[in-house]
Amino acid sequence: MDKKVLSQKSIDSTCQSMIKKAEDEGIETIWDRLEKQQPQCGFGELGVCCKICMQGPCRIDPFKVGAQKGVCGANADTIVARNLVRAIAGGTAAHSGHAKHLAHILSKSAKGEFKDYPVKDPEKLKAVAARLGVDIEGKNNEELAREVARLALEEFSEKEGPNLWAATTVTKGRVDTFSKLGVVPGGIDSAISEIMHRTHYGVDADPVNLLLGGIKCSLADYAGCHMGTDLADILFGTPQPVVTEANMGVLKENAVNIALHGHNPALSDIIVQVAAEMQDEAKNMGASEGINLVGMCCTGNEVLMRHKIPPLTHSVSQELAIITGVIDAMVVDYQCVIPGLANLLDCYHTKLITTMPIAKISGAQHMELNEENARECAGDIIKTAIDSFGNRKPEKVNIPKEKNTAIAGFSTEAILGALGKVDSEDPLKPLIDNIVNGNILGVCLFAGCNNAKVPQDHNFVTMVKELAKNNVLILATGCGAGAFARYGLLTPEATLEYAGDGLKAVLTAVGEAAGLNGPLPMILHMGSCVDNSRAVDVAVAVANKLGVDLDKLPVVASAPEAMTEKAISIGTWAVSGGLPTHVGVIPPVLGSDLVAEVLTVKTKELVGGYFIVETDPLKACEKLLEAIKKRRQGLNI
Ligand code: BF8
Repeated sequence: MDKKVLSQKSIDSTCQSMIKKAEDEGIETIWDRLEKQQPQCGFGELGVCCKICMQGPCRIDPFKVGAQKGVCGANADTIVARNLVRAIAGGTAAHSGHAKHLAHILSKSAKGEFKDYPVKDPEKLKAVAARLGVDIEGKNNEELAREVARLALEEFSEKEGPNLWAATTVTKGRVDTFSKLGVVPGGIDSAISEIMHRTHYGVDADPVNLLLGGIKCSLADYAGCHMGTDLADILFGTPQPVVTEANMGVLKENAVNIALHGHNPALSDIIVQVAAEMQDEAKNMGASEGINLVGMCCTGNEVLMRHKIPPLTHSVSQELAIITGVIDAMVVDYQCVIPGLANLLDCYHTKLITTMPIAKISGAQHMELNEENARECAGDIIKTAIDSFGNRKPEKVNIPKEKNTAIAGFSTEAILGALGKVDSEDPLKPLIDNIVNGNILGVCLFAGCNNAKVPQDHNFVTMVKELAKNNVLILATGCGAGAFARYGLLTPEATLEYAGDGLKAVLTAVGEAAGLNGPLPMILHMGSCVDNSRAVDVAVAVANKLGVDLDKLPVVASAPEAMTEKAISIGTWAVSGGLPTHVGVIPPVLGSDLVAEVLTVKTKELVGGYFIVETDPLKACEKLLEAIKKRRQGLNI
């Protein structure tokens, strides 16, 4: 495979060398399977294929020659809208399932049943409880945890009034806008089941009404994300800046390498705690450097943010981790863990360990997390990994050398803490002053996945350099943040190299005030995908301080390599939150002019935000910069 072909798959040199190794060994990866799927179904790409009832599948002829209606009479607009809102419901179910899991853990922890999950951040517990309207006076941690967990669990089912996690964390202006449109979600599960109901055969056939339903469900997704962040911070600690290294060079030949993959910290955080106590066991088995934990995808982000576990690789390159030949165990929870991993187990010694009852993979070993005995489960899993170390196949070992320094851990609290070093009375003032004086032109939140259809990380890296040059402050989460970590872009050196003068001056002033002897990293890594809620908290604080709503701020978002249903639901709530939101992959909506028009134009009138679909990363930057400048004009700055 020549260099050009490799760079069309990934721009990461470690990934390229592992793709090459896979090819030499005759091993199939995600890119080979994408190739075998060509040409992909054009009807599916346009969103005009309907499989909702058994009279189908039906598809609408985009050239307007053949069928224009499905068997039931649904046209392209209805079919595209139904498919899209079902994807939003899928994303919402995933994010909120993660949050619900943590709510159950907090509930049992408060009752003394899950002893391995004490409250780690009582301050955050108090802050969340107060925000939810709990009288916190004189209550101890257990009482507060019980009330927060009860309120969290109540947020899932049918309930009177708005969802608390959505309504208490956005601006009043947003709540008013959502109320006017009738899209305020109540229970999260109710919102999901409402979408499944209204997209069932013969229910909602009005595409605009369906899309409004999608907005409502996306706000339930937002509530689930925010709850996921809040509860994880309460149980495992609120992140503060950490320095570590990223990319495959963090693997160690003489250590038991355990990759933590998926999304939820419920098990991975415990593994981090227990592994620290089992280093000698690994050494006794011949691993002279003990246990080396590494992170993948959003579970990786969770343990990076709280424990500086080095991120290894992300999203489309997850199989390549195993192809290094030194992953002794890959421990997975749920979401974004591809079944393709199991296909590698015949060739490599890696133990693929599934741990959640809802996420098993044929061929993997299942060691289920029992939260009543979480430390013991973690210990068993680590022992399995240590045993696996002895089964390495030396001829398969090839660790790419490249790794880069990465600074992460920028929770809202950490960002406000750093700004508070500049102005302790009014931490937001330095940020707002610099937005007003133009040192910071605007803010862009980079989120979302890699997508095998896009050269891995190409859009992320191209865009971030261009925007930073134009003095846009960059926040990042998910696999996007992971990409930036692997290329050394989460560093002060990147600020010095790529940031425009204004941005550089601000990041330097804050970094020096915070005692870093240099600038803050060019990109602030805020965590996993549910942690996009942290970016909302910062934006809401700025909006409230300025006395304007979110749709007036020079703040934009981008998912330049979006892939999952979760990315669709996050994108939809970012738009609903008032943000111009870029997507760098064509979503399956082009089969309906009406749906495409609503998403890219009409939503601007309804909620202030809108989608920008642009596959060229530099053109996308132009459009985002234009959107930021328009917002600045609107604010007269
Ligand atoms: O939740 S960015 S590939 S890992 S979906 Fe998945 Fe996408 Fe990565 Fe995190 Ni988010």
